[in-house]
Amino acid sequence: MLHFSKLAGLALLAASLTTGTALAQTVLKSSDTHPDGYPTVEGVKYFGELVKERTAGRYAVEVYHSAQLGEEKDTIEQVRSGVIELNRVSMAPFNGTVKETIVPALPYIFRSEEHMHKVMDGAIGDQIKAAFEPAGLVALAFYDAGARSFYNKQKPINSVADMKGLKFRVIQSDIFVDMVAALGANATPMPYGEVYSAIETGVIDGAENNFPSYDTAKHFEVAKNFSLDEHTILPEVFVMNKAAFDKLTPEDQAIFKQAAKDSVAKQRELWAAKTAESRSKVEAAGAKITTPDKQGFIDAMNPVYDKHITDPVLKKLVEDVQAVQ
Ligand code: GTR
Repeated sequence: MLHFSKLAGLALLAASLTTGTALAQTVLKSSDTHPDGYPTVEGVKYFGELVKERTAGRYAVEVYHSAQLGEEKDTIEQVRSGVIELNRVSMAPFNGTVKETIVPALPYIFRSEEHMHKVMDGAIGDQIKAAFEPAGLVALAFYDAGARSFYNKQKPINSVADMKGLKFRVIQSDIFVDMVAALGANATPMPYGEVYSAIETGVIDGAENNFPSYDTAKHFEVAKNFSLDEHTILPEVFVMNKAAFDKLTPEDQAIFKQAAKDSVAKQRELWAAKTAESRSKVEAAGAKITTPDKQGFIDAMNPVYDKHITDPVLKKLVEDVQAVQ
């Protein structure tokens, strides 16, 4: 206190009395497209609590949920340039910039969520994380996003043949565009926040996502046929601006990394619960869930692999993923 003027000292005291902790000196902004309470939002909030606690309040995290800072493509630019320090996004919009992210985005590359966890929690996950550095980012964690499946307002999908001619919004990635084309349907990449009204007005027939997104973005209200084809099991990524990370002391970097790792277990638990809750909610609201002939979908995906897996690094990565038991 001797180093502070009396007034500053009083202000500091008042602040610590109201927050109950020491004054956080650096507040890091994090973006998420999902609403408050969504498992990814809560995962990052938990990370923030751990960081705050373990740095004795020197760092705090503020999560801007519900796309308050913009759609994913824009917020990715913001975190790369350092306008914001943190961001939780899908890996699909990185497919054009961080080529290694193509592999987990490939249709049916993972046999199950368990297989995905084994791959992403191990050496392959580390290799994919490291690939974010040249893009100016440190990948702190991968979070669960379950499996993505198609849904539409026209009809139930029981086989690939039923996909013919339908118009689907896809996440902004060429892999997804080519996947939909390989199924005989038409893909329109568009920001997440525009999907509801695009389905409602008939610009598109449907989209593809997991149960929690189908539920919280209310797409189930306008596209009632949900077909459990589970074409991708692509995890989310939680990234930090690399310059901001490099500014941390080595001790603080270790705290951030460990907090991110600890937040994964929490997010996975929340994810499993939310998936079950969302599924019952949409069913109760009239969504019709069907399980199509999945093998037909798997067999149709060869052109996507042939087109996108030509680079030797990616070829090896695909083999490595497939070899994980
Ligand atoms: C969700 C994902 C979001 C966003 C969205 C989309 O599953 O959690 O980050 O990418 O899909 O389709 O745009």
